[in-house]
Amino acid sequence: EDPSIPSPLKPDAASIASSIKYHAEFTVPFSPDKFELPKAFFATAQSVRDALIINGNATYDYCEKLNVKQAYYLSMEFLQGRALLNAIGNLELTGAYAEALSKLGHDLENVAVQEADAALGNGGLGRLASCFLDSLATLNYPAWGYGLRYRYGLFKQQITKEGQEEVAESWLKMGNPWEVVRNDVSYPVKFYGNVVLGSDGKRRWIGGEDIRAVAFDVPIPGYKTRTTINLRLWSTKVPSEEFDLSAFNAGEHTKANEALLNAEKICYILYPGDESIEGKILRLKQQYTLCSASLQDIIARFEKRSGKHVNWEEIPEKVAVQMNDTHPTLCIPELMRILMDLKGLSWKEAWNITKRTVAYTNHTVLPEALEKWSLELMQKLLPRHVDIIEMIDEELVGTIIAECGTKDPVLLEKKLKEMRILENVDLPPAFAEFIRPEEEPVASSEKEPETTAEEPETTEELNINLEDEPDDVQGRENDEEFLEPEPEPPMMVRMANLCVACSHAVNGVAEIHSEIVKKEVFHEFFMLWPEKFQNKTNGVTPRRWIRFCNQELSKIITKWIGTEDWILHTDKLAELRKFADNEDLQTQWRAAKRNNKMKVVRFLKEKTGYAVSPDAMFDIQVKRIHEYKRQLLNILGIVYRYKKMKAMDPAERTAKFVPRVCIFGGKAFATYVQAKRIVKFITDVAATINHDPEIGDLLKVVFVPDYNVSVAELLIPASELSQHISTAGMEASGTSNMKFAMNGCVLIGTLDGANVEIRQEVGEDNFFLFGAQAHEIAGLRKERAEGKFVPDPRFEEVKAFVRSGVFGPSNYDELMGSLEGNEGFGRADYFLVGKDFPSYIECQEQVDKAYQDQKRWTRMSILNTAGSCKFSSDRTIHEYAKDIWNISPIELP
Ligand code: DL6
Repeated sequence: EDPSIPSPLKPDAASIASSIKYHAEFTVPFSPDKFELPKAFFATAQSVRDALIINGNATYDYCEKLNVKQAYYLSMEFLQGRALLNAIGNLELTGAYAEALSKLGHDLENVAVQEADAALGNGGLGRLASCFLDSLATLNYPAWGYGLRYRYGLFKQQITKEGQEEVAESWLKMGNPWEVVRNDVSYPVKFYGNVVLGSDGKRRWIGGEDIRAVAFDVPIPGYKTRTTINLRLWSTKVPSEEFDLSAFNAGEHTKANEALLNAEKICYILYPGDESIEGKILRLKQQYTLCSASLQDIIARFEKRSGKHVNWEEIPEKVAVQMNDTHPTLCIPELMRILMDLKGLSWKEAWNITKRTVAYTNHTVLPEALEKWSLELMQKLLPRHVDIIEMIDEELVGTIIAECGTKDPVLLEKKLKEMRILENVDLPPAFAEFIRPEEEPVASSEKEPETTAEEPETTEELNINLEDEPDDVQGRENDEEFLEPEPEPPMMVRMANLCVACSHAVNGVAEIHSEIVKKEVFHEFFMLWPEKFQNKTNGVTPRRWIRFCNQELSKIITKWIGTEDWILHTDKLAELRKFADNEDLQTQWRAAKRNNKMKVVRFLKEKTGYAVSPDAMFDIQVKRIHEYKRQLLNILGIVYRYKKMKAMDPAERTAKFVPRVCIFGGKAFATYVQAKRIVKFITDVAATINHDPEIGDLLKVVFVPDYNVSVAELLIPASELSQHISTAGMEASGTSNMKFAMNGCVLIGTLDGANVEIRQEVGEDNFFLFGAQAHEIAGLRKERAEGKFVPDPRFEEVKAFVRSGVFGPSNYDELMGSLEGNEGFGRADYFLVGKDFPSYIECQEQVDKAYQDQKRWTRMSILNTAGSCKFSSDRTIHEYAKDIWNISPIELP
C-alpha cells in the first residue's frame, strides 16, 4: 500500500483533509492556483465519492456472489437535490469532514451550498423515487434505480413583474462530481424501421435510426451501513461517434452534426413540451430509451449471473421491475421483445415471465394525466412494440370475453371499452363476432402491413391523427352547408391499461387513493383480478427530512427519547407523546423552531427583498402549482383576511389576528397557463399587502422563487402551519405533508391522499380539517352544473374585492371567472374552491385561536412529530420488498 495515497476507509479528519487536497490537485476540473469554494466543494465531493465507490463495489460484488433477487426501480424522475451533506451524514463522517475542511480554511456549510440541486424530477413522484433509494440502501436491499441523465434539470423559475419565467437549469455546468461514466456499458436503442418476417417464422425489427445509451452511475449510500446501491442514469449518443466528416469539410456543418444532435437531444430536458408532434416523438423516445437500455442491462446482468446455463424462466425469481407511474410502461413490450426476438423464447414463455416480473405504481387519478399515445405515432416509432401491444390487447380481449361471457352484450361492450389497451380500434378479427353490428366502433383500423415505412423526413410526412380537438366551429353548428363529417376518433394506446393488464401487482400510494384506484379508475380490472391490487402508502426518508435538515430538532428528539435509534426506527418517535406538555421540552422545541425561522427570515430577505418577522406564524404552501392543489383557495383566504383587517381599527385588528407570514413556493408547468396566472396573482397580492403600512407585520405574503429540494430543506423545519388543501379525491398522496408533520408543523387540509392517514396518526385534535369529502365531489359538481350552487356571500365579497383593482390594474377575469359558472373561462369551479371557501376560512379562524395559546400549539407540534412514525419511507420500502418484490436484505460481511 502506498502511504502517500490517502485511503478513504481511514476517515479521520487528517486523512480526509489529505484526500481533499489530493483531489483538488489531481482530479477536479479547476485551475491549480486557487482553492476557492466551488473547487473545495468538488474536491470534497470526490473524496466522499471514493468511499462510496469502494462500498458500492463491495455491495455489487456481494450481490453478484449471492445471486439474490434484485429490485429495479424505473423512473423518469429522480429528484435527488444536493448529495454532499446527505452522503457524509449517512457515512457518519459529518464531523470529520467539517474538521478537515476547517483545516483547509473552509466551512462545511459554505462548501455544501456550492452544490447544484440535481433536479431530475418535477415534484412528489421524483422525490419519492429518491427517498426510496435512500431507504433501499439503508435497509440493505439489493436494488438499483434507473433513470435518464437530463442535461438540464427542471427549469429555474424566475419571478418577474409578468409572473413566472423559465430559464434552463444547467446543473452539469461545472461537472457532476458524484457520477462515474461507464463507457463500456452502453446499449443500442432503435427507433422507426420495419418489422419483417424471418425465414424462421419470427418477426424482426430492422433498419431505422440507431442511437446508443451510455451508463452514468451515481452511488447511493445507506445510513449507518456500508451498503451503497446504484442509480444508473442513461445518456444518449450516436453509435461509434458517427460524424459526417465529408459534409463538415464541405462546409455543411449543421448536417455533419445532425445525427449527434438527434441522439443527444433525447436527454436534454425532462418533459419536453409535447404540444407539437416533434415534442411528442421526443418524449416517447425518452421513455423508450429508459426502458430499452435498462431492460437490456438487467437481462445482461441476469445472464451473467446465471453462468453457463441460463434458465429464462428464473427471471422472476431474480428480477423485480417496478414502474414508477406509466412513463416506463414500454418496458413491458421491450422485455417481451428481448425475450422473443433476441433470446428466442416463445410468446407464451415471454408473456409468463414478463407478467411475473413487472409491477406498476399509480400516482394519479386525474384523467388528463393518464398517459395515452397515438397508435399511429407509436407504430411509426416503435413498430415491433406495437405488434406486441396488439397481441397483449388481443390476449386481454380474450380474457374479458371468457370471464364476462357473451350473454350480456351491453355489459361485455362496456367492459371492453373500459379495459382494452387499444382505444378506438376494432376488435381483433378472432373476436369480431362479439360486437353488436349496430354499435360497431366507428374507427376502422386497417392493420398496418407487415412492414412499416422508412423513417419519415418531416413531421408532415408522419401525417398523424392526434387527439387534438378540431378547430373551433362555433356558430357553424346549425349551418347544414358547413356540417363536416365527424372526425374519426384517434386510435390510442392506453398506457395505464397496459400496465394493469401485464403487472402482477398494481398499487396506489395512500389508502384513500388505492380505494379510488380499485373502485373507480380501474374498477373493471379490480373485478377481474382483485388479487393484483394493493396499497403502499408513501413515505419520506427521515435522514434527509429531519436528521440532516433539522439538526436542532433532531438533537432535542434524541435527548428526550434517550437514543438516536429513531432515525432508523421511527416508531420510537411516539415516545415523545408522553412529554408533549413538559415545559422544558416545550421551551426547547419552540427555541429550535425559532432558530429555523431566523434562517428563513434571512433567506427571504436575500431572495425576495421582503423583511418578515420571526415572531409571526410561518404558514407555508409549497408544491407544484396546480388548480387541484388549490393555491387559489389559500390566496383568496389571505385576500379575505386582508380585507377584514382593513375594515378594522388597529387595536381590534391586533386582538383578532395572529401575525402571519404566508409563504408560497412551487413551479407551474411552462405551458400550464392557468397555473401561471395563479403565480402572478399571488405575487400581485403579496406586493400590495407587503407594502401596506396599516398592516405591517400582521400579514406578509411571500412567493419564494425557484422552489426545489434545497429550499424545502430550509423551509420545512421553520414551518408552523402547512397547507394541503387539494379538492378531495384528487391528490394521490402528497409527501410534503409527511415532511411537515415530522418537523413539528401542524397541517390544515382536506380529507385527501395521505392527509387522511396523517390525521389518524397525529390525532384529530392536532390537524385542522375542512372541506368536502371525496365521496361528495361528484354530486357537488353536478349541483354546480345544474346551477343549484349558491355561493357563500363571503366568497362573492372576496372575488368582488379582487376585481375592484386593489391588487393592480388587472381584474383577474380569467382566474375569477374560472371560479364561477362562466363558460368563457372554462371549468365553472371544477375544483370547488367556492364550495370549500367558507369552511376553509372558518378553519383558519380556529388556527389563529390555537396559535394564540402557545402551549397548546407547541403540544400540537410535538404530537405531529410523535405521530409521524408511519411515514418513513423505510416502512414503505419494507412493504414493497415483502408484498411486491419478494426481495430480502443482504448484510455485507
Ligand atoms: O406518489 C408520489 C406523488 C404523490 O404524493 C402526489 O400526490 C401525486 O400528485 C404525484 N403524482 C404525480 C403523477 N404525475 N403524473 N403523471 O406526480 O405522486
